[in-house]
Amino acid sequence: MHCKIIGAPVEVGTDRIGCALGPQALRAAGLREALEALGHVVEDLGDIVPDAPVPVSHPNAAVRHLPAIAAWTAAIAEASFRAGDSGFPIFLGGDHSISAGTLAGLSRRAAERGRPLFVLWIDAHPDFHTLDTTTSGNLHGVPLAYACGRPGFAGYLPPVEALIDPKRVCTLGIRSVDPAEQAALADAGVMTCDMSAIDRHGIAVLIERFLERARRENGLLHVSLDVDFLDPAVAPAVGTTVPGGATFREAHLAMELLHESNLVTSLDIVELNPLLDDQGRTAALMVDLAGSLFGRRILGRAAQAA
Ligand code: 5AB
Ligand code: MN
Ligand code: MN
Ligand code: MN
Repeated sequence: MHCKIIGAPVEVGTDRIGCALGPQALRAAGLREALEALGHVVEDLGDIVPDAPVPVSHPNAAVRHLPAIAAWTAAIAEASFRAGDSGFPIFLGGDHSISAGTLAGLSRRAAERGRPLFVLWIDAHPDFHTLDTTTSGNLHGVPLAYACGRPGFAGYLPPVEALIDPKRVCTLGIRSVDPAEQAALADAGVMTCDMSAIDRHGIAVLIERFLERARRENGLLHVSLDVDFLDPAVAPAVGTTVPGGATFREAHLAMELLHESNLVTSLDIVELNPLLDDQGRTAALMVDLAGSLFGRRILGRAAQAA
């Protein structure tokens, strides 16, 4: 695999500082080295630079940093579209607002390649607010709604050239859903695997169900991995911790299954806040999870068939 590492040091989608240090922390934790050790070719394309802030304001007074997010979204969408032409882009956030850009760019690329784009949203939250429904005003809570074409983004964020079909989206690990999001997820037909479903059925069954759909339609699959999917006890370095998250092994198993599917074509690792980390252990865990997504196995690569 030819991996392309692309940093997107955005933190204005949240209400605290620190996420902009995420790309550097993941690099320092050895992301490149971990992928190279698995036999992949790794190219680090550096960090995306945003366009100038777009002079735009929204009637919902809660909305924060819209001009900066509009500028970042345009730059990230362009970089993602370009990176999506070959190899395996890995986007390092930054907060989850970066995925407004990665999804817009990757869906445009998928459309050009004549393939449907599937999205596995691995997160404690569905990030399915619109600019009108958000009450926190933090725009890391809207990227999935934006890319799926929920109303109210036109004129505020760059137009999405190829909208993602919400029926090709699965949210995995959710356990904090605002009322406006709940109704919209059901209406849109998003596949939702909350923590209760993971407890009842096991994470493997749920993931396989979604992968089967992507396989049937010969889809490309983008994985968007928010650190807060994990239980705060194993991944403390995130601003929006929610108790009752995935365990260390559930997360690794998810990555192992995704690797074996051969369907995944791009990845976001988002919301790491190194200022909240405990001696770098969350950054190290995220690098380890990337390793599992790229083929590392407990007994090494060759033993996996047994
Ligand atoms: B994250 C919340 N729904 O809108 C909001 O971490 C949380 O990218 C958003 O998933 C969390 O502020 C965004 C309460
Ligand atoms: Mn998120
Ligand atoms: Mn989240
Ligand atoms: Mn968060």
